[in-house]
Amino acid sequence: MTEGLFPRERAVVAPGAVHVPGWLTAARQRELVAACREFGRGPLTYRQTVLPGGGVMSVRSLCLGRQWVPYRYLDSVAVGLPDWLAALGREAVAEAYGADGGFAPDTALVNFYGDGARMGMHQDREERSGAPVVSLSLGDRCVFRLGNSAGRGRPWTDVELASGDLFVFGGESRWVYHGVPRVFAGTADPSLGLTGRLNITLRETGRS
Ligand SMILES: O=C(O)CCC(=O)C(=O)O
Repeated sequence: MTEGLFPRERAVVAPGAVHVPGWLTAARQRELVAACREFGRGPLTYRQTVLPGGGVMSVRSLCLGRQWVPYRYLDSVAVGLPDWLAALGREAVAEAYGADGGFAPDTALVNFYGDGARMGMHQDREERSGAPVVSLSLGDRCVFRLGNSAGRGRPWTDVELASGDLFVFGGESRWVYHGVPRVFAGTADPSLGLTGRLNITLRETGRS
C-alpha cells in the first residue's frame, strides 16, 4: 500500500555498508543492461556455477577481468574489465564514502537472477585486498541480506535493493556473510527491457 509513496533514503546499514537508492539514472541502467547482454554474447556466456560439493548455483554468472571459480581467482583473464566499468566502480566508492580511496577493481562478477534464483549466505573472501565490494542492481527488486562476519546466521539486516541502487560494503563490513534470499519477480520497470534481475559486483582481487 505504501510502496512508492515515500522516497527511499540513503542509509549506512552497518559500519562501512552504504546503500544509495536510485544511484543509476534510468538511461544508465538501460546502458548497463545492454552492456550485460553484450558481455554474454561470447566468448563469455552466463552459466550456472557448479560448486565443489556438486551443488549448482541458481544464478547464471559471468566474470569480466580476473575469473572467479569456486573458491579462487584464476590467473587467466578471458575478457578484460572495461575501463568504463572500473571508472563507474570508482565513482560508486566516492559516492558511498566521499572519496574513491584509489579503488581499482580488476574483476566484475555479473549475476543474472531468473525465475526462482537466489543466493545463499556467503563471504566474498577470495580477494586478498581489503578494498570494498561495489554492488549495482538492475531489474527486479530483491531482498539483500547483510549478515555478520562470524557466520551465516543472525544477526542480519535485510535491505530491499531496487533497480539502479548502489550498495557498497567495505571497512568493518567487508568480510560479512551476505546473500539474496528473495527476488520479487516481475517488479522491474518494463522500460528497462529486462526480465529478472542483474547484479554487478566490482572487486579488487589484490592479485598482481
Ligand atoms: O546479487 C546481489 O545483490 C549479491 C551478489 C553477491 O553476493 C555476490 O556476487 O557475491
